[in-house]
Amino acid sequence: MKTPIRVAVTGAAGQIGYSLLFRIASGAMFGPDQPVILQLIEAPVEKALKALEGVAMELDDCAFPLLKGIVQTADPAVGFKDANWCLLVGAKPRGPGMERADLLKDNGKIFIGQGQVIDAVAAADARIAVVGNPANTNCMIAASQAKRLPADRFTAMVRLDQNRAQSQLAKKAGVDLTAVKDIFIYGNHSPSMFPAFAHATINGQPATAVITDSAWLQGPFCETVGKRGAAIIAARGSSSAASAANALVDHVRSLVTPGAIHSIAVKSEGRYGFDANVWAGMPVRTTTPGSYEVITSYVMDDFAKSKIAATNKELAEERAFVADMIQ
Ligand code: NAX
Repeated sequence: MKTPIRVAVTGAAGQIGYSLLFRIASGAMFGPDQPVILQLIEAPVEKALKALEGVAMELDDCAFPLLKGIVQTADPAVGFKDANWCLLVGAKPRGPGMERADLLKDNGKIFIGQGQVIDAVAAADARIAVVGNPANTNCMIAASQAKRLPADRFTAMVRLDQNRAQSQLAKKAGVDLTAVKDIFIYGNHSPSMFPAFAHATINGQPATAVITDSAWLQGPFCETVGKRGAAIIAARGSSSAASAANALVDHVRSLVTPGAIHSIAVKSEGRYGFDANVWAGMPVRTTTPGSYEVITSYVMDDFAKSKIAATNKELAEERAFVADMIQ
């Protein structure tokens, strides 16, 4: 029996948490022979902590053989203690009439605190994956607090966008989903992000040779992927939850699978023309479990460069809004 890994999850009683925790405990994230201890962190709010109790009861009732323990807490120092993976899902939602700058600042405070505590108490091999929005900038803020853990341990999720793009290309081409490969997301997890269709393949052919309608690729395809979250809210009355949880399972599963090639948001270091200090989606190849190298070999055409410039501008603006929070 392997040693259990400790997985801290914030926002554990939220709607993504409700889809996510059961997948982790069942082995979908770390594999069918990897035991886990779930360290569930909620906001210090009575209703949330009560709901968390109910979630923990349901986890017990699943009798998952791989689930070796559950911690429930509102104290990040307890929740992140010795954590090997820190999944930062919890965030403050945008309220009515709230400006984007206010959302950035309010969430920034949460991620400053969590970044500091993770750096102080998480395991030496800790990896951090941020889902709570604005995910890229929250990730950047958390990473900026770390003195012990290097910046490349902090990634933000753009996998939901990648999965959405893959699905849309398959539908348009009328092929099985698995025929679509190498579709990667560049930039922000927001409508500005860019699904780089020119590098995708469908049944081994360039996607642009199979889908020859370039107006569709440049227009409705990019828009559908970028605004999918809003379309789901309009249809369902709530934001994406099960698909977001599934994407986080994919994000981490790919990061622990050497050889996997997938999109994550990482510190750009100037790659693909992004500002050096923003966290931007781009393709990576997993090297050893939890580690990756950025794939820098893709060549961008003028359309791609203009899309990347637009999403970079938004990321740079977000960074400017929270400049006083970054150490
Ligand atoms: P919910 O509002 O259902 O749940 C969020 C939970 O976080 C709540 O239970 C709340 O009490 C908790 N929380 C708030 N502050 C906390 C803190 N400081 N510490 C611990 N817990 C805290 O939201 P949900 O639908 O689960 O979405 C969570 C986040 O994911 C949101 O920010 C959302 O915008 C973001 N998303 C990101 C996506 C991505 O692809 N990166 C896609 C889906 C989702 O929209």
